[in-house]
Amino acid sequence: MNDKENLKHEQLDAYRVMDKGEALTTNQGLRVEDDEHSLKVSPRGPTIMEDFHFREKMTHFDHERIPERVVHARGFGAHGEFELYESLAAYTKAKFLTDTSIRTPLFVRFSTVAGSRGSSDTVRDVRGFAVKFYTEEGNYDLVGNNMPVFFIQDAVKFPDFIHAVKPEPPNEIPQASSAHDTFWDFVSMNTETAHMIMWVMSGRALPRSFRMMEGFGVHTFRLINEEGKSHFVKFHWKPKLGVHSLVWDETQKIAGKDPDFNRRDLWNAIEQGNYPEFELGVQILNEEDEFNFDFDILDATKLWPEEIVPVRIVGKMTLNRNTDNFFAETEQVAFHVGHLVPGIDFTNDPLLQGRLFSYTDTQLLRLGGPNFPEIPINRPIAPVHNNQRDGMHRMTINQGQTSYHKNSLANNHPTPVPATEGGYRHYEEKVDGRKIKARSNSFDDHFSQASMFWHSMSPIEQSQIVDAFRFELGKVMSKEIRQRVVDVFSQVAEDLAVRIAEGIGATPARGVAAAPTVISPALSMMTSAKTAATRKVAVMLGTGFHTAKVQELLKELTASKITAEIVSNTIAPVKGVDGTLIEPQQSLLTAASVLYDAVYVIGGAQGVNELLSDVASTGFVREAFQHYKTIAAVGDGVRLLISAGVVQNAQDKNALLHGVLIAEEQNADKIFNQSFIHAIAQHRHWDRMLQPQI
Ligand code: HDD
Repeated sequence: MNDKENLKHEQLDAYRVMDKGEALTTNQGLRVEDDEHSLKVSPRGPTIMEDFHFREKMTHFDHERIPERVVHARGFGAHGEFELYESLAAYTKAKFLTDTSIRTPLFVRFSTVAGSRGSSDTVRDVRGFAVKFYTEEGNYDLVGNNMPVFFIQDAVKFPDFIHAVKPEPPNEIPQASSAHDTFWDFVSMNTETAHMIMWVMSGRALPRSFRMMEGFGVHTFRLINEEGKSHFVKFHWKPKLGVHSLVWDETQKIAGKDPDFNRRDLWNAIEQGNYPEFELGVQILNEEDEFNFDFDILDATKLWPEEIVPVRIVGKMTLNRNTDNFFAETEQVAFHVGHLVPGIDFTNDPLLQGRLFSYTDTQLLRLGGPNFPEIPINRPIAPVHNNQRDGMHRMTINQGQTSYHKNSLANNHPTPVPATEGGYRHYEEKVDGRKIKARSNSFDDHFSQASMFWHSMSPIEQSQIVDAFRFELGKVMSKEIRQRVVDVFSQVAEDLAVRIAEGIGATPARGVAAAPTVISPALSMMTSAKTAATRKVAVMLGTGFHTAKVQELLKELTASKITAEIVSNTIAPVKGVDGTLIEPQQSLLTAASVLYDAVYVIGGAQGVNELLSDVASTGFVREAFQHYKTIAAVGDGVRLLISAGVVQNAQDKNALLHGVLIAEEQNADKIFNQSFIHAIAQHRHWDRMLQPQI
């Protein structure tokens, strides 16, 4: 589908402006003669108030910022489209979920939650996963996260939770981090957080890429079909590239080396035509099954194990166009869980119900008034007609005398539409009860699914979780809070609590752990789809490389959709044995191994000596090894690996077992390169974790 067939892009085209080749003007369209000097009385004299060009330019600049989002302030957006594989007409009347011929334009914004707009991408945090579908029937927003559960059960606690995780009030420290007293105080005092904390302590909170994380609608929603029948539904996004995480040490270093790591990765992938794809999955339940589980389906701290309620894949989202302007699109996009289309409805999940208030309210502050739906990125492609008028920044010029219903002067237009013809009708759920500030007892079990998560992890993932707890609690000053956290997690799993306690000098309570209800293999990332496509490799070389070998390698990497960057001592051109010049993209100064998925060291005695002359080269390789990445070295390149302590010698037979590939220069053939690519597809060689570290 090109932009011409994409109704949202056709609409946005009317607002897109290119300044190239145009004259400089004021906002009134007046051409400006001079943009370098303010108007003065003589060259060294006072500036004159009359200088309307200066005043306009400065005023606009002074007002460039808007309040950042109170949560999810740091985010990154992209355009895409959704295609449906099979009709869901049996469950919903939503057109974009029933008509397989429709391609629905959409806009996605991925985000972190706690950090400010300028914080780093790779912090330990939940990732927002918000999708705005511009459907023929109006905008539908699926405002989810990359984790299927949430910290709290009732929206009234959201401000408390966010206050606890945000930087502490006296000094606004720490930025974009949950490793501090108020967060863990909240966790220890509000045990409903236990399940979500398990996810946040896992690799799920450190995505390798926005393109390699799942998305979840989190709440239980309703699908309503033509007959008015309701089914419960949970929405999932499954990335085609699999679900993969960074490691903690790496994320902290990336935060300094490239704070834009995740957004740069998404931007580059789209620019290169490696369009990220996510399949839409649904878990569907009959209304009659509402009470057939040992958890309450209205409780947002619970998931539906995929082994019990399978995820049915029904469509695919492809992200295929970057923004033209970050502010106009990504910053001004306004999501709301309450933006619905006929065929989708809410449940009484008390977290969801509260969200329905918060999202419009927050846009009013952020975007300055009730006309934010008119901002181009927020405009539906469906026509908008109602009797709402005026307000700050109104764009629409409503014609006609009437702006009220019912009217006779305009023949009662705009006219309400019967549900049978597409008018939205709320699901007529029968509700009966007393007003009460309380929570259902069925929300009381805070530990079984946290325990299920723990017991569904591989040993490697378990040790990452333990390390995460030890790090986070290690930053907590209050010993009482640390102990209370251990006491809480003693109720999740005894071995978990013992291991956390050992790392922080606390005492685990014994014999209180909840039994996991079930083991859910789907929760582990270890079995996720594996591919080397779209990964990034550092090819290290110096003078005297074999041109044909390098070209062959680069060709094969490109064929596998892998991006390679040449890294050398400097970015000055490097000469091969036959005199060919290669211009490295990066030097040992500008590059860092944490920014790559794998390293390949090219042979050649002189080049390797050059690399070895800078200690950064061995550090590069050693760090890649410590982060479990694939490493290859050819001929003299192996000397670099030996210096880094990654292999014992050029005959080291154990190397391959751990994703380190070495070969004589003449054996660095196609098969060797393919083995390298295959090893990259493993994502990481976690078994190194079980080996003594170098
Ligand atoms: Fe929220 C933003 C996701 C609970 C109140 N939320 C926001 C965004 C995402 C989520 C992805 C960023 C949207 C964007 O990119 O612009 N929020 C969630 C999920 C939740 C959740 C998956 C639980 C299942 N949120 C939640 C609650 C409340 C809010 C309980 C309040 C009652 N969320 C907001 C907000 C934000 C927001 C304050 C800030 C910026 C915005 O809305 O547009 O209204």
